[in-house]
Formats: sequence, C-alpha cells, structure tokens
Amino acid sequence: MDTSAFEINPQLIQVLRSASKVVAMTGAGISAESKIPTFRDAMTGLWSRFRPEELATPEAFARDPKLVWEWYRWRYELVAAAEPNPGHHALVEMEDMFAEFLLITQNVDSLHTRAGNKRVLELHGNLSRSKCSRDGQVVEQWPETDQVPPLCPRCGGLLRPDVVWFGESLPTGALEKAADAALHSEVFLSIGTSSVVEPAASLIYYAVNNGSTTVEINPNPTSQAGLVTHALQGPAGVVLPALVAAIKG
Ligand code: BJW
Repeated sequence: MDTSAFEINPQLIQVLRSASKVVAMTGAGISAESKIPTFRDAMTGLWSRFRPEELATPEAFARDPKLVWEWYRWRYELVAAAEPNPGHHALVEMEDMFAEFLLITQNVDSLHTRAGNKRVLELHGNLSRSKCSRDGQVVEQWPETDQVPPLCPRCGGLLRPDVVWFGESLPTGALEKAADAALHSEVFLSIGTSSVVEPAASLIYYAVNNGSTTVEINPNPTSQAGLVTHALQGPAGVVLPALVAAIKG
C-alpha cells in the first residue's frame, strides 16, 4: 500500500537551493526499504517480536550474554546481506550539493557509508564492530573458539557489539558535535525516526531554536510533525529522491 501524501513546497526547494549548512538525521525507517526491520513499527518492528529490555541493555547482556550476542549476530547477517536503497543514495547526492552537510544517524547498519556518504556521525555505534565489555576497547580480531560471546584477546573479558544500549552514554563527543551542527544548520531533515529515543529525538530543538527550516520525512507522522516547517508524509526511498530531483530542477 502506498502511504505517500506529500507535496514538496516550492519554498522548501528555494531554501535548499540557497542553503550551505544542512543536517540530515536518520533513523531505522530509512533502512526499511532495504528490508531491515525498524524497531517500533507495529507489525514488522524488531520490538514487536523481541523485548528491548531483554536484549538492548547492559543488564540484559550481564544476565544472558549468549542470547544478546546471538541476536546481534543475526542482525549483523541481515544487514550484511542488505543493500542501500534510493533513500540512502539520495543522501549521498545531497552531501555533494551543500558546502557543509552532516549526516547524523541513529542506525548501526553502515548503509550510509556503504552507499557512499563520507560525513556520517553514528550516534548509536555500529553493529559491525565489537568491543570488550570490561574496558570498552574496540577489538578487531579474536581467536575462533566455541565460546559465545568470544573473549577479548587482551584481557579475557566478554566481547559485545559496539552499539549504544539504553542507559549508556553516546560515543564521546558525538552528541556535542551533532548538537552543534543542528544549532548552526539552515535546514534540518529528520528522516525515518519515531523521535522517541533521547537524546537524538531532541536534536531537532537546536535547529528549531536557531530558526532553521525543519523537515520530517516519514510515512507515519510523529509527535514532531506539528513542530516542523514541512512534514513530508511518505517513504524515504520515494521522498528523498524527489527532493533531490526538485533541487536540481
Ligand atoms: C519510515 C519508513 C520508510 C518506516 N521511510 N520512514 C529523557 C527522557 C526520557 C528518557 C530518557 C531521556 N534521556 C535518556 C533517556 C533514556 C533513554 C531513552 O531515550 N528512553 C526512551 C525510550 C524514553 N535513552 C538512553 O538511554 C540513551 N542514553 C543516554 O541518554 O545516556 C545518558 C543517560 C543515561 C541514563 C539516564 C539518563 C541519561 C541511549 C539510547 C540508546 C538507544 N539504543 C538503540 C539500540 C541501538 C543498538 C541496536 O541497534 O540494537 O538505538 S534503541 C533503538 O531506538 C535504536 C535506534 O537507533 C533508536 C531509535 O529508533 P528509530 O530509529 O527512531 O526507529 P523506530 O523503529 O522507533 O522508528 C522508525 C520510524 O521509521 C517510524 O516512525 C516509522 O514510521 C518510520 N518508517 N518505514 C521513512 N520507508
């Protein structure tokens, strides 16, 4: 079913054509068209099938590290087999259109960098990396054994995915950098996120306070749809290429 109901306001195109500082923030929705499940969509979201508190918290890992490691391995394989979609590719084109473009993502799937974006700020880590659960150091390689999760070759601690779980801090400096970019943006695009997870969900307020033009792209309007200058209701893989085409004229 096509849920698109968007018209691109000519004023938005004018603003984008003259803008140099543009920030795009993405969430799981942009990868939905690459067949990667979102978190909270009612029928398909990961958390309609799994309980986050059993999987995406440090407490869950302490309780059952094998279950958590295997869930992330399953998701890693899903992501490794996926391909970037037209929404990801449109953001690569946007990076070349604006003098200062920053892509902030809550996603851990590497699809933006695989599509070709260079200026990507990952707020919630990356599924393809592992780190030691004792000291947080990234671990590139470890000896293959039957141990699940594998052990850190330096200290013997359990390895875990290098992602940000509930109650954990974002990577050092990432939030400050994202907030600074939002505060100085001329246009802030919020794409494919339910805007419920903090602190990412509040970044848009820096842009609003700066008087930036704000845009939400989502087939299902979120609680921020009334706040933004333009709410474009449709899938990112349709709306973003349309936006790029309109900017090019
Ligand atoms: C489409 C589409 C298509 C579908 N095109 N769109 C202030 C108030 C209350 C609570 C807190 C607070 N500050 C901090 C907290 C606690 C907590 C929090 O936010 N809780 C909320 C649930 C209330 N935050 C934290 O703990 C954060 N840490 C932190 O703040 O540290 C300091 C601190 C610690 C302790 C106390 C206080 C402060 C860390 C958050 C880490 C989030 N981690 C996860 C898992 C990452 C690893 C993994 O992948 O497993 O990140 S949770 C999960 O949610 C994942 C996502 O990045 C994140 C956001 O989800 P997202 O991307 O928005 O996905 P969905 O599924 O929710 O939405 C998809 C959207 O796409 C939908 O709207 C669809 O309609 C749309 N869509 N198809 C476009 N084709």
